[in-house]
Amino acid sequence: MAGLQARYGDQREYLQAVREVLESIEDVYNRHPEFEDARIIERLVEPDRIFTFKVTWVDDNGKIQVNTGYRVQFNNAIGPYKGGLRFHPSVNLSILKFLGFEQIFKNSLTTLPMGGAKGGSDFNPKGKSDSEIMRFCQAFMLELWRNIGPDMDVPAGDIGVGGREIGFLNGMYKKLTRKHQGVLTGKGLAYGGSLVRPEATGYGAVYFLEHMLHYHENKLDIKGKKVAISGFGNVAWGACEKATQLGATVVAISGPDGAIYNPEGMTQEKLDYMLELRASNNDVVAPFADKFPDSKFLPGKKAWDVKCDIAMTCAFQNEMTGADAKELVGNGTWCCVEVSNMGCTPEAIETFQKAGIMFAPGKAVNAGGVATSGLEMTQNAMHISWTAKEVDEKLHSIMNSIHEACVKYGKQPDGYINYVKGANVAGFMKVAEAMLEQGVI
Ligand code: 2IT
Repeated sequence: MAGLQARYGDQREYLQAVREVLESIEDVYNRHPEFEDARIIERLVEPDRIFTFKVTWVDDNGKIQVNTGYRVQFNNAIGPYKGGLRFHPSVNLSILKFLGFEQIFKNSLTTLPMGGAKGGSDFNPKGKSDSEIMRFCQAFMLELWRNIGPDMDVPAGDIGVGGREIGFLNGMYKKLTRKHQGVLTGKGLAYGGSLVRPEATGYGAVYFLEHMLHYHENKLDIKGKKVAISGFGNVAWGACEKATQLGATVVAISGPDGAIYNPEGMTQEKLDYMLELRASNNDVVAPFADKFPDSKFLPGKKAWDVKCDIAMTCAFQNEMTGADAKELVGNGTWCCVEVSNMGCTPEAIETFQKAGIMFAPGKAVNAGGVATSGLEMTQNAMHISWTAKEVDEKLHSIMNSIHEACVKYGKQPDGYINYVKGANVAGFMKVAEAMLEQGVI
């Protein structure tokens, strides 16, 4: 850590993500001198390579715009590089290195053969027209295409990159290579996408939550529980829908402008409206309360200001602070599942763990998204498509395996499951073994 701190002192998110993993794996690392001999940690914390490129495009007013594009290929010990692209003004190397690093362990947990990568741009999709989005995506792919491939590196979506963007990116890749290959996941159904991929991150998170609850000594059930969910993007929507289907009451959602208090829970109409809000590209949730009078807009508030049994972070890294966590615990919340990547600060995680409440980290909880991307890759390689039922069953069994792996490596002597430790150790062991067996490369 000291070495990384000296070299990358300004990469706060990256250092945070690495520190969490290293703290978790310290015990097992010390029990395996062969890891130390092979300098596994030193080799793992440094990305295999990073591409940085200029993306120039012309906006609707004929003005030339310049953005920076990135792809961080972190580790391909267990399979081709795999991970999303994020288009957001906050994107920088620290954020993409943290996301790429987390992706290694997450992808390892899925049981599928995928390495870790992440990419994106500081491009802000907010307020852009469809043609501007298309021109940006085309310009982005014009640079990226040489460095990706179905057996090399398979990007997907993340914040700011959904079905529309994947379509434009795939179109350009196809034009440049003259090959229709499964080089991106999250594709539309008409050109090689997988059923259930759009819902998979949110659904998978709720399946994981169900396993956590059932595993509890009192065999808890999600039915009848009050759930607060931050965010109103793709992931939050999937989580809201599945939690509602399973009988939970989603009492809060939130956006950058504030929270929605929703005591009666979700209806199909409300879930559909979440998608509409997101598509409007305005980053606000306030109109939800105008449309549904049984809900109330709480300006500037977070979803955590609403009393709930279970909190699910579905928005952004470090969205849950130590103070938020204390407020939740004080209000009687007894479970928190991190769905956004690194959604909780180290202080928040410590607060939950010290209070002895159930907590699981994003790299386990949200792995259903990339797992279903893996299933999309399989279907593309086989030139077939599975039914929604087939994909959903596979997703179920993957989330079950991830939960089991967390319990195996995270069970403490007093019976408390440290899911952070469990996920990090389980994810790490497979990667470390794959690196050991393949020599110094
Ligand atoms: O954070 C993530 O796991 C994703 N954005 C999805 C990555 C993928 O390749 O589907």
